[in-house]
Amino acid sequence: MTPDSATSATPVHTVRGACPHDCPDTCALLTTVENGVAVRVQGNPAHAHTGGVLCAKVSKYPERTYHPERILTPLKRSGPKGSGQFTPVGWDEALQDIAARLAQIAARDPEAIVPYSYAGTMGLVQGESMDRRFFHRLGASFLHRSICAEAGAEALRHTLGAKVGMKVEFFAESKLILIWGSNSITSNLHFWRYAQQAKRDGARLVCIDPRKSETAEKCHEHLQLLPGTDAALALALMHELIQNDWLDHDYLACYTLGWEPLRERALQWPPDRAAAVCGLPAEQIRQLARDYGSTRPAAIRVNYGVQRARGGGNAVRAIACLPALTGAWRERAGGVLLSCSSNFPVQRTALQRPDLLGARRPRTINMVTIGDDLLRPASAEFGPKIEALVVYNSNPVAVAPESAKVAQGFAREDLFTVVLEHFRTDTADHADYILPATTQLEHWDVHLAYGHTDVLLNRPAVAPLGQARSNTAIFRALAAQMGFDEPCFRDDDEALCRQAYGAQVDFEQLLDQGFATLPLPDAPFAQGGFPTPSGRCEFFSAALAAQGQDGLPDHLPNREAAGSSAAYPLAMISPPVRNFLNSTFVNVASLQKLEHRPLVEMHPRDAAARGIQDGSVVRVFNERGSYLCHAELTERARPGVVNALGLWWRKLGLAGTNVNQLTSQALTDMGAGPTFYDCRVQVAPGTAPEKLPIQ
Ligand SMILES: Nc1nc2c(c(=O)[nH]1)N[C@H]1C(S)=C(S)[C@@H](COP(=O)(O)OP(=O)(O)OC[C@H]3O[C@@H](n4cnc5c(=O)[nH]c(N)nc54)[C@H](O)[C@@H]3O)O[C@H]1N2
Ligand SMILES: Nc1nc2c(c(=O)[nH]1)N[C@H]1C(S)=C(S)[C@@H](COP(=O)(O)OP(=O)(O)OC[C@H]3O[C@@H](n4cnc5c(=O)[nH]c(N)nc54)[C@H](O)[C@@H]3O)O[C@H]1N2
Ligand code: SF4
Ligand SMILES: [Mo]
Repeated sequence: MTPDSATSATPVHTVRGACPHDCPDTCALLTTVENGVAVRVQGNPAHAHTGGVLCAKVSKYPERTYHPERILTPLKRSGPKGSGQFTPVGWDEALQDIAARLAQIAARDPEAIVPYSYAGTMGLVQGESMDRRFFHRLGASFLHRSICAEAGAEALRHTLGAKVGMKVEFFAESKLILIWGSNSITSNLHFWRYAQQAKRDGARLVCIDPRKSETAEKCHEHLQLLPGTDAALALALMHELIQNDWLDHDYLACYTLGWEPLRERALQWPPDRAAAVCGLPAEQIRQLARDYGSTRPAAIRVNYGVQRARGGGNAVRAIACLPALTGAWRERAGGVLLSCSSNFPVQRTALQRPDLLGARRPRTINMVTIGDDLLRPASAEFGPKIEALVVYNSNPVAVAPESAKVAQGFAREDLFTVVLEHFRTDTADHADYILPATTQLEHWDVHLAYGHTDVLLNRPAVAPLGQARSNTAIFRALAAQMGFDEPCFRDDDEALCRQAYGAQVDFEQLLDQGFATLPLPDAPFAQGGFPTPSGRCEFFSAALAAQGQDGLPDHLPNREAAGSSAAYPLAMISPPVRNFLNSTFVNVASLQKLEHRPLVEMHPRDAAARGIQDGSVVRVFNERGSYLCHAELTERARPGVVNALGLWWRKLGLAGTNVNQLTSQALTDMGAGPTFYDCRVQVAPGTAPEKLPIQ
């Protein structure tokens, strides 16, 4: 049977959709529905990038959707803030009360209301349409949605001009692939398929990562550098390219800006200097430069792992410059890819309606510093104290840094908090109202991707469970309740899906096929044409210089580097485990079983020096707090660096915390992003609590 051809008379049918998760792969889904129940979610074999394969997590989407703990009615708080005590209420009562509370606060100052959302769904409709209209009309504070990718995004903007790069499929034709700050097998599985194809055809794979990740293990070479030292490595590679004249002089002359000053900067970074900074053998750096300078086509898959430290923006800039030195861009299998999302012609003005703001220009709250900001009093500089939060598509109490402060802020009795959720997350536990949201199987959406260049449509496969409503339906109802009577508050989800790309994408093709490939050139910068102000790859950025920054990429050492403090001598990174997606899926039994329990990976030498045994309970701590978990002694960790894999729910942690108890709210050099992987700690033997949350 053809997909989507369901009628109520058909007991079994399949429905085409899109994976909603914050993952570069944006897979095409095929959901099998039996008698109105989604029984299986698979990859759509017709979509080339998906290739009929999903990751283990999303294969469990039905288990998550029909989870016995799904929230299926609105809930109202019935105990102290944060106690997790709620009673079910009707939608009418919830909506009336919420609208009244928000109206009361808005009458004094709408900027005291803050929306808090991220990429629980990346859908353009359920993630950034009716919600934005609602908050624009209300005049609420803006949110800087910076918690993941802003340092890298800003770096690309100031180097290549936008989030653009190689087409992912052409990595399959590369002869050398640098996998830089990316655990592709965990976080970018469908890129890994292309890399495997290249490997089978003789390509060399090199991984650059402080952790010997699942991916690093499967590459030919692993440079296990210290966290936050990538710019030093990239500059040393440039040094070698210059010294050995592995340069494309014609490309440099025609298509780049600032070569002379960059050349001078790079000549200050001989491999011996970088080796000392990165904690690598100088010969390994020289060898990588030789490979990169003499292999064609050479491609770099850099990912967001490199930009979660103080100098993350500079690191991405330094890496993004490399293909212009060798002219790698001339071939379609050469260049660099971080994110390609700027290619998508999203009609954000139509979707989000900033005109509803009128003349108002609300302040902006940075989602990374929500811990501090919830605890700030009103001031001329800050504006009004935050009095209300509306959280959706995010779990800030678990994912935002320095969570002791985040939890303290969310526990304020005078804060009014509404959380749209599927589950009782750490954040939902702190709500005044929890509103039951639909999952991707229950609503319409349309998607972009940041790891390929296809638009995808998501059709609902089943009716909303219980009394769940889509985010859009909830914001439409709240708008009506608040008396917002502009016609745009009556657009239904299918209309919003059409508005997302307007005439830029053939919606009929999306309805027919489920996806549509953007018409883009194979080798976008073979002859320059970068979307920068100069049209060139900007080694020197006048825009950054005008902000008082260094106009050239440089190495900015971590604030909390390994060995920088006697009390907290270890550097800690906290990248995600394979079977969770940020804090999503942590409560899905089959996946939780695979990940077993919260842990920190330590090098056996670091453990021995502290009397720590494999599997024992340890206390990881610094000046911000303490986190209890199990030690895993393994050479996946390099000496001096520990890997506390994320992102467990706090309430499932041994002592009610997760790794963000330790991370800091300090911001990156560009984009005001988080510095999760710029964090120093000490580790000591710990004592298990009497009752373990997970057996
Ligand atoms: N299974 C799974 N997939 C996911 C996610 C998930 O939680 N689980 N999260 C999704 C999201 S939101 C994102 S943003 C992406 C994240 O995926 P990536 O963009 O790949 O980023 P990270 O996982 O943060 O880090 C990738 C690798 O960088 C390494 N790393 C840490 N610090 C440094 C450094 O200073 N330099 C270098 N060179 N490497 C460093 C880490 O050890 C890790 O192996 O993945 C998405 N996909
Ligand atoms: N220490 C440390 N901290 C990190 C990271 C790290 O590597 N280390 N990674 C960071 C990164 S890269 C990111 S992107 C952030 C991610 O942070 P978040 O974007 O908050 O991601 P999740 O933890 O997956 O939480 C998303 C929530 O949205 C809900 N949701 C999903 N779909 C819908 C929907 O349609 N409607 C509604 N209302 N809710 C929905 C899910 O149930 C889930 O609870 O975390 C960051 N925090
Ligand atoms: S999380 Fe990523 S790999 Fe898994 S199904 Fe979704 S898009 Fe594909
Ligand atoms: Mo992210």
